[in-house]
Order: sequence, then C-alpha cells, then structure tokens
Amino acid sequence: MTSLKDRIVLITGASSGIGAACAHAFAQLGSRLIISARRKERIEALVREIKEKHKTDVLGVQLDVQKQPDVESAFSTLPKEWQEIEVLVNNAGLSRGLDKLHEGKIADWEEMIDTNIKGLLYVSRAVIPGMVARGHGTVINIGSIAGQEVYPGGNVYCATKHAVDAITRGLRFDLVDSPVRVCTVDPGLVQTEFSIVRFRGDSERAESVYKKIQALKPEDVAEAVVFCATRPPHVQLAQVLILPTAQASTTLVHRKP
Ligand code: NDP
Ligand code: 8X3
Repeated sequence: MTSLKDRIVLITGASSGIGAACAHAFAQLGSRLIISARRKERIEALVREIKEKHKTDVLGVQLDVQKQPDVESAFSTLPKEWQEIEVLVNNAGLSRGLDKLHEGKIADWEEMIDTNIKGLLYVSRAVIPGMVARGHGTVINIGSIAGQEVYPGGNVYCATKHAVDAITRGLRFDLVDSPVRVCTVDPGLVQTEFSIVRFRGDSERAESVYKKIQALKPEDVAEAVVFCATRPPHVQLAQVLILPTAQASTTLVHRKP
C-alpha cells in the first residue's frame, strides 16, 4: 500500500457529496488537502471541520472549473508548499434536467458540457504536467455508470460522462511511459445533492430517485477512490464500477415493494 501521509491531494467539487466524503477519507490518512468548489462558505466550513477533526493541513480554493483562466491562475499561483500535488480527484460535476433532447434547454447542455468535460480538462491540463515532471502521481476521474450506458432523458449528461470515459482512456495512453496513474471511479446511484441540483431544488422529485432502494453513500465511493490512490506504484486500477446492490444497470433498479 502507498502511504499518502503528508502527500497533497486535490479534490474538485469538494463542497458536497462525493467530493466532501473524499476530503474526509484522505484527511483520515493524514494527507494534506486542497479542496475546491464554487461555494466559498461551504469550502471554508469544510476546511475548519477537517482541520479540527483530522488535525491535517487543508487549503480551501474557491473555483469555478468552467472558467479556464481562473483554473490556470488558481493552480499556477499555489504557495510553494502546496505545489506538489500527488493525487488529483476530478470530481466536480453536475446534471441538469431529464428533458428529451428535442425539448432540452441549451443552457443546461452548456453547463453540463462546460463543467463535466471542459472543467475536468482545464484542471487536468493545469495539474498533470507537475506530476509528469516529478515522475509520480495519480489522477482519479469520477465518471459514472452514465459513461457506460445511456438512459431515457440522460442524453447530454450521459454524453458528458462518456466523454470523461474517453478522456480517461486517452490520458492513460498519453501517460503509458510515465509512472503517473490514471483511474476512473464510476458510480451508480449515490445519494447526494446530485438529484436536487438536477431537478433545481425540487426535493420531492430528487428523493424519489432514491426511494425504496439503499443507494450508495458518498463515503462508499470515497473508499473506492482511496483504494485506487493507495495501491502500490506498479498497480493502476484503471476502472472501478461501483453500484448499489439493488442496481444492475442505469434502468434496472430493484425497489423494495
Ligand atoms: P453533489 O451535487 O453533491 O456535488 C457536486 C459537487 O460539484 C459540488 O461540490 C459542487 O460544488 C461541485 N461543482 C459543480 N459545478 C462546479 C463548478 N462549475 N466548479 C466547481 N465545482 C463544481 O453531487 P455528487 O457528489 O453526487 O457529484 C460528484 C460527481 O459524481 C459528479 O461528477 C457526478 O456527475 C458524479 N456522479 C454522481 C452520482 C450520483 O448518483 N450522485 C453517480 C455517478 C457519478 P459547488 O456547487 O459549490 O461549486
Ligand atoms: C449519476 C448516476 O444514473 O443518475 O451519474 O446518471 S445517474
């Protein structure tokens, strides 16, 4: 097992759900964390909570991954003691709506594409060169079962996660001659704020997604992420598909009667 004590882990989208759970899980290993998202108060609260609970170093960075110049400047101006990022968890992402494509909202498509695909690319471009130059590091992209399958109304969201899958595979080709590892963790249903965001605050509709099924908890996904990051250096866990036991595909979910 690779120890990540005192190593720097950068997590995007850490203000909620899977990203916040990853922050706690790596803090438990004694890692130093850079946690980022758009909601400043949430990030500041998480910095305080983690410092208090895990007594580890945490740097909060307010960042919208859709804004390439901001991404570039955030990571090129890191204080010297925060520059050697060992693990990048590309987690920031969202879905908007479940409209049929021919009735879809262009602004929703753009937000998903700009965040899930372009944001992940911008952060990767800013952080991975340092890993390559240092000769070690692990990139863990949070994909989705929606990157392997398509479901009704999932059109553009599924396309963005298929793109994440292609980018992950492409990056693995590009880094085959480097010790930097490239992994994807692809969850099924995880109960987070994901569906509240998708349905723009309609909590009843969001709740119905997880009704009568024991969905994954964000901590379940964080355990898989930590497992990928702590393998011995010669082991690259290329892809982890993690589903609730009652989910067989995006469309086959067994709900308790
Ligand atoms: P949450 O809504 O709970 O968390 C999403 C996180 O992404 C938040 O911290 C949010 O922070 C951040 N985020 C969204 N847009 C941006 C942006 N433009 N810039 C920076 N940060 C951003 O959902 P999850 O934890 O479930 O989602 C995390 C990842 O997991 C996503 O990539 C999602 O697609 C993926 N996923 C989720 C599944 C699920 O069932 N929940 C299943 C499979 C994959 P803020 O708003 O403060 O910026
Ligand atoms: C999130 C899982 O099935 O709601 O990526 O798209 S799903």
